[in-house]
Amino acid sequence: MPALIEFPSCLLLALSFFFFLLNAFIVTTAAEIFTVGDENGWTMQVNYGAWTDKHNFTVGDILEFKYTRTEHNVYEVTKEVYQSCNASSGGVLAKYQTGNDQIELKEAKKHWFICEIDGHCLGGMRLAVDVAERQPTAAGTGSSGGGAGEPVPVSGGGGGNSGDSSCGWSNRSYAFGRCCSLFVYLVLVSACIWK
Ligand SMILES: *[C@@H]1O[C@H](CO)[C@@H](O)[C@H](O)[C@H]1NC(C)=O
Ligand SMILES: *[C@@H]1O[C@H](CO)[C@@H](O)[C@H](O)[C@H]1NC(C)=O
Ligand SMILES: *[C@@H]1O[C@H](CO)[C@@H](O)[C@H](O)[C@H]1NC(C)=O
Ligand SMILES: [Cu+2]
Repeated sequence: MPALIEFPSCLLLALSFFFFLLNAFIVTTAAEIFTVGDENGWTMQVNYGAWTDKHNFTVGDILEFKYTRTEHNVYEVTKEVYQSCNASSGGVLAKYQTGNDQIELKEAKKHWFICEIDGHCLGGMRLAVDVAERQPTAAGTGSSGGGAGEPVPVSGGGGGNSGDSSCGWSNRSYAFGRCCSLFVYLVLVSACIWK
């Protein structure tokens, strides 16, 4: 009886499918890449306060600073330095100067960034982002979102990243990257059901 032999593997398949669904839901709310200043990039004459107000930042998101390497830089600083625009007596937490810096927001707290070139910070090149804890959402894991704030693993492991480009989708969101495997599972499961 082939059906008896096939049944457990079908069950296994269905189970892993559900795992993938769950995974996809969590991943939908996972890491986003924000290009600071959008098409303007990191430069003078941009209102970064207005830019920040348009977005919500959560742990795991990435800030991408794009600028001319010889003209600007990015320092992560303390609140004091952000306010004074004077980094000469400390308060610098990290320095970036590649012209295309991708900075992961790793902690749920306020982060402050300035351009440290003379006059640029006072001229508007400063950014304050309030980073929120990542909350479980639609997946139903924990749900109800009480007061707690347990961090949720952002991705199901290293495998997620390599899968990103396999679908030909841009790297906007990990969720799209998973579409291939999800699709394969769907096909396999329906094949099992229709047998
Ligand atoms: C940011 O979060 C607030 C409150 O949760 C929500 O009302 C708003 O629509 C969100 N904005 C974006 C751009 O997601
Ligand atoms: C920056 O701070 C240093 C040390 O506190 C001080 O000597 C310097 O005058 C300040 N620079 C400006 C432009 O205020
Ligand atoms: C996607 O990733 C590639 C290489 O990793 C990069 O060149 C490209 O700019 C990224 N696209 C977006 C929309 O971030
Ligand atoms: Cu600058």
